[in-house]
Amino acid sequence: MIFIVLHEGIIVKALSGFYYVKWENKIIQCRARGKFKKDNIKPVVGDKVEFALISPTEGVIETIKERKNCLVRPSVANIDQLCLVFSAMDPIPDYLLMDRLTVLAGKNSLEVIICITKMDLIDKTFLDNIAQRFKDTGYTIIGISNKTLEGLEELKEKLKGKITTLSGPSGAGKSSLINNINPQFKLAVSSVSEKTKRGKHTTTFCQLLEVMENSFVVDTPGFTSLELTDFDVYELDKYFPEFIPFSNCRFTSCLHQKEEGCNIKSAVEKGLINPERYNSYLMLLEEIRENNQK
Ligand SMILES: Nc1nc2c(ncn2[C@@H]2O[C@H](COP(=O)(O)OP(=O)(O)OP(=O)(O)O)[C@@H](O)[C@H]2O)c(=O)[nH]1
Ligand SMILES: [Zn+2]
Repeated sequence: MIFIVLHEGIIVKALSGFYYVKWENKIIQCRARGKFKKDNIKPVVGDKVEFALISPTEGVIETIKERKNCLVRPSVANIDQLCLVFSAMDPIPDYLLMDRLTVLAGKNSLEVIICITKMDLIDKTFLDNIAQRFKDTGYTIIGISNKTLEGLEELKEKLKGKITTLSGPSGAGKSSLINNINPQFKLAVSSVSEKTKRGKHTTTFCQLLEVMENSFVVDTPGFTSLELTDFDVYELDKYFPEFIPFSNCRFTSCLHQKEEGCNIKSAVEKGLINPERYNSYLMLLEEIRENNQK
């Protein structure tokens, strides 16, 4: 009888049919068992796997643990949280984009952290206004400066032991942030104008960067497709967490637009729900409706 010793690790990179599995401070280059292909299962970055060693540095993946979630484009599994990175200025935040990303996070059961970078360029009241906008959402809001390192420790605390994906516009300071969390990475940072000249870079694969012990950040934006496909109009209010206490409207089918007896609309009128957030809700609702008619 042959006993195979299996080890547990996490896929941090997938490239050309190889899976790079982090195990005990080593990276083991693995192939996947043929049975996965037969069953139409493809291991992805973030998968927690069991593998057998065939040499000190090579292995074969035998099992994939059940996934908590799996994002597509980029394919990455078991994400715990979405960290939005938006700069206070240069570029100024696009709030509808922020709300869209938090909705995608909600749909994928991800916790939300909102980092506002370049706080060295602006008054602190800017951050207070953003905190006010997202009041009662449960999201963590952190003001960051990649120049003075303000807020960095608070963010590092939030990343500990988690797999985090960063999303935010080009030039918001994502690479600078990763470099500050762990200077060993030295990701390319370029000025905002250089970036627009260069155009969007296309990423062919994604990997997990171990920014601190057992704490990973996905190196490509978490959601490249920002369309709200596969959404039902009736689920959108769930992804605006601050709406939930007011969602017992007169009609259970209430979409909180112009219906009689809508509690959410009256909460907006009373100043209990932020009107900008409500506006984003209405715009995204319309978009879902249009997508579903296509
Ligand atoms: N003043 C100031 N400038 C910053 C800060 N963070 C980033 N920058 C500058 O903003 C520019 C863009 O920063 P990056 O870190 O490359 O931005 P990015 O989000 O990684 O951009 P992409 O790679 O295009 O997605 C660079 O010139 C940085 O030096 C900050 O906190 N304060
Ligand atoms: Zn309603």
